[in-house]
Amino acid sequence: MLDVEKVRADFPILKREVYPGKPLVYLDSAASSQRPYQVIDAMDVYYRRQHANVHRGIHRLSTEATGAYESARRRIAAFINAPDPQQVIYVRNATEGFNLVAFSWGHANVKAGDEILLTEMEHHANLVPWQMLAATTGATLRFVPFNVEDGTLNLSELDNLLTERTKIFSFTAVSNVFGTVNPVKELVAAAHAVGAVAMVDAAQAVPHMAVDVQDWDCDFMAFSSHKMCGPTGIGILYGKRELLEAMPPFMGGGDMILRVSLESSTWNELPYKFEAGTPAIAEAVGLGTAVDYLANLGMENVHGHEQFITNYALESLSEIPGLRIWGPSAAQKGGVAAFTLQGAHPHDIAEILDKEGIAIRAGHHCAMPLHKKCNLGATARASFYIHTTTQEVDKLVAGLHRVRQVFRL
Ligand code: 7TS
Repeated sequence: MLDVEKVRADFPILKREVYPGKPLVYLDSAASSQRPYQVIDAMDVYYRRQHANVHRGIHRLSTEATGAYESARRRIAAFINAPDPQQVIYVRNATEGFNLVAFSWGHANVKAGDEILLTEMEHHANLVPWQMLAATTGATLRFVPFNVEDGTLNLSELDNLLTERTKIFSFTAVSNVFGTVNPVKELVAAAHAVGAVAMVDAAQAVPHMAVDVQDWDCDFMAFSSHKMCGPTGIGILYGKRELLEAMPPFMGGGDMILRVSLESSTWNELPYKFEAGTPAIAEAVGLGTAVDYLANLGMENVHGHEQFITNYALESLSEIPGLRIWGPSAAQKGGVAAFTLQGAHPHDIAEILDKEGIAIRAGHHCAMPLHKKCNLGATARASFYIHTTTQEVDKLVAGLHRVRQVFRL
């Protein structure tokens, strides 16, 4: 089990009051998590003592910066059990990971008449890049539907949707709205059975549970640092070696080349082929430290605490009259609770809670098609992480009773 009070002491921002007498109750980690001092300090030390450009200089600082940048890559690779750190590519965020694959792999492998399979519950990051690829190639998009009642995928359709025309099946491991934990291994195997490539959106998985890319056997996987105690501005694309080696680069420039003449160039080896220009070095150092921090807590403990707190939250919230929680029951759900309250708009809910120091997100959470299918314009969403306490959930519930009073519900 996590020692939650000890975890809380690591997060300087949790000591802050949002308004006088209203300490921060941060229930928006699904949008972006907060950072422990270990991550903040590692980046601070890097800038104070080590910074220089990587892979360029002979001088001492450049060697140290390169060492820190590559050491972080090795720890991140170990965290997701990648066979080789060369298969771990630094990108800006999960979104860039999808754009990289859709552009580089997509244009080399997808043509008119081919199909790209997604699900109806995807974040826009795993939807729009494929729409762009379909528009330029003439490929067709298809979607695994979800059940509105419980936010789970309707897998009885899968056999019809996966065909020899399917080139790639890209899906989320965990929905950022419903919290649904999808059966990743099963879905990857189904894609492989028809010869399709499988890509996993792990933006809401890697921060919250032990992820093993070799066990999943996925071909590509993307996630963001800022949702897992790391800095913004960096994320990871993992890929199988033979696919990454066969793909053309995404962007051209320094560091990604072996040789350049005025007319043409040859590409550097993995992972540098996909890392054009000066990278986010301090951010890589920060993400490496975030991975150490989570690994130290133990991902089983992280997941266990989130399940405990999600269970507690679902039970407490279900006692509020007129409130509906969207998505599956706690057993199949990550640490998010998206809800609607009859008679109160999600934005009003978020505003009233804010005055109590409680931060939640309201809106479509970058999943407009999901909301449309549920006949919703928006939901309110509370999301939980390693520092969330039952007292904070109690404050959320009290805040929602206050919303009911304000609207005389
Ligand atoms: N995929 C999923 C499942 C996500 O939840 C998000 C971000 C992304 C991809 C994109 O991540 P980015 O770092 O590239 O922006 N989700 C959210 C959210 O739920 N609220 O704000 C951002």
